Formats: sequence, structure tokens, C-alpha cells
Amino acid sequence: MDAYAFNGQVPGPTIRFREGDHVRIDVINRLPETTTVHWHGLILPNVMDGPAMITQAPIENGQMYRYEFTAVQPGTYLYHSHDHVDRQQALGLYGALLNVNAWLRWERALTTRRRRREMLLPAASAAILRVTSG
Ligand SMILES: [Cu+2]
Repeated sequence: MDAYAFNGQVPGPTIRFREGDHVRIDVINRLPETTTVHWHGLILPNVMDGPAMITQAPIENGQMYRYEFTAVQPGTYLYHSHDHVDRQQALGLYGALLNVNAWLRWERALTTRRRRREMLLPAASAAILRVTSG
């Protein structure tokens, strides 16, 4: 089956962060066409919002775009392609975003340092998400 994938999987990897985290997501485009990523439901600075040709130029093949924001809204959201939208989403460019607070905030209070997590998965056929939060 042909698919477009984030980090080689459909849906893309679930991206977890905690309320107040500074989140940095590098999207590296290895698709045969341009793409962008929209963080559905998150209220972000315009330039981080993702719609191609509206808030940013499309990410060309071989190029990287850095999305960077502070996670202020706890909840469950999703991310998805926002260029060639109908086709790229149907082909698999979407995934879940979890911004947890409550008990994790409590857990954080018990630790002296904020944890740093990095997720870098191998590429298959497509776009790569390199996520750092903490
Ligand atoms: Cu959306």
C-alpha cells in the first residue's frame, strides 16, 4: 500500500508534551512534493500555525521548517499536513498531540529538573518530525 508517513508510520507518532513545555518540532520534508504541518486546535503565533501559502511558504523537498511554541493548552489535539491537504491527509500525514497537565504537573513538582525528551525516528518514505520538549 502506498502511503505518506511521518517517521515511517501511519498515523504519525503521538507527540506528548506537558503544559508549559517549550516544544520544538523540526519537520524535514522527504516527500516528492511540498508540505507543511498544522497543529490542529493549538492557539499559536501565526507563523507557527502551518497552512501553506497562508501563514508560511510550503516546505520544499529536502528542506526543514522549525515549529516552536510554548504549550499552554492542556488537552488532546491532532496534527496534520496543511499543503495538498485532501490528498496528503488521506495518504497518512496526521497524528495525535497530547498536552497533559494535572498529574504530570504534580510529578514535575517532585523532580528537580524538567525532563528533556527527544524523539527521532528513522525515515521511511516521507516527512520526519524531530521533536524536543522540556
Ligand atoms: Cu486541522
